[in-house]
Amino acid sequence: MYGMIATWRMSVEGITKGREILKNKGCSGDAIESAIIEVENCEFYKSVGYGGLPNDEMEVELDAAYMDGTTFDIGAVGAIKDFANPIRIARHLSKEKVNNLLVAEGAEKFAHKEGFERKNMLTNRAKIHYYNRLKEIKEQDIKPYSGHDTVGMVCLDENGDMTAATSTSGLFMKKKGRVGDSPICGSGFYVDSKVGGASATGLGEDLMKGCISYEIVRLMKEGHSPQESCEIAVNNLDAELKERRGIAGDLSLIAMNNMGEWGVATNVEGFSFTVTTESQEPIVYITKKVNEKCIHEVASKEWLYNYMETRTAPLVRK
Ligand code: SD4
Repeated sequence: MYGMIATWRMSVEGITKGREILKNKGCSGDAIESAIIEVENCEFYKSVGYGGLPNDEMEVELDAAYMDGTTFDIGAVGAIKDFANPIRIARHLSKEKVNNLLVAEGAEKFAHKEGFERKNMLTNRAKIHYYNRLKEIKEQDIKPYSGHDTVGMVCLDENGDMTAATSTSGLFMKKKGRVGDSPICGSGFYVDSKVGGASATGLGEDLMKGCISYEIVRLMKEGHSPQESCEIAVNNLDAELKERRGIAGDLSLIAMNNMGEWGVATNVEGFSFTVTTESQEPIVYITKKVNEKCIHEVASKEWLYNYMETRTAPLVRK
């Protein structure tokens, strides 16, 4: 049995590649890395890798992480600039005994020394988004940070080995040096091959308050299905945040257990994700919330078409 699950529609091309690797008896580490690289390399996905949206100083600072659920190896980078594929660096760091999470200049120095590909990750499209957002912030009462999607994945291979990985440009217009949940083990991702894995997208500052990926794996370990675990964890954290702080940020979680069963929960409308298993080609679903329950519907052809149309449409500076 093999399978993969990932946040957002943007993961489908990557998941399709990853599935090929799994089908040909490749390991979950190789499948998940190549799947994330596919997303990082697409300039039209404006929240991951090349084409990612910049911070408030118009610099693209990226976060990424990799975890091996069998050995518990973890590697991650935070606020790294000018490298093509942060996920490769994160996986490489997971093999080190110490210094597994490196940030900013330290991460860049390491990546340079190890020969990783350098690249200016700021595209012209991202610059236009940046200038337009500056204008919107000045003219309207708009949340500067809206518009962000992390790719988070969980993968199971035929040997029963599991991995989890994330990659993101974090929040649009974040402060320089800001690091979200995505490279933080237990918050943005967690995986244990004896149980299963989970990964998050949404407001990192709130996702971290619940160590929510770990919480989902813990619930699966207690015997809950991936779907129950995601719903319990998301609903509880959402309620706690509202009770204590009056407001909860976006929380969207995906999970898969070591039998290839999967679950998804969110506190926002219209969260999309991609799943594949041995018996199922990659499918994009959209989640709807009905009375605290999450209902997953297969994305229509029209929705899929519109998604790509809006991502690739010409942009004008306002
Ligand atoms: C962060 N969780 O940096 C990421 C951003 C994200 O959907 O996932 N947005 O906080």
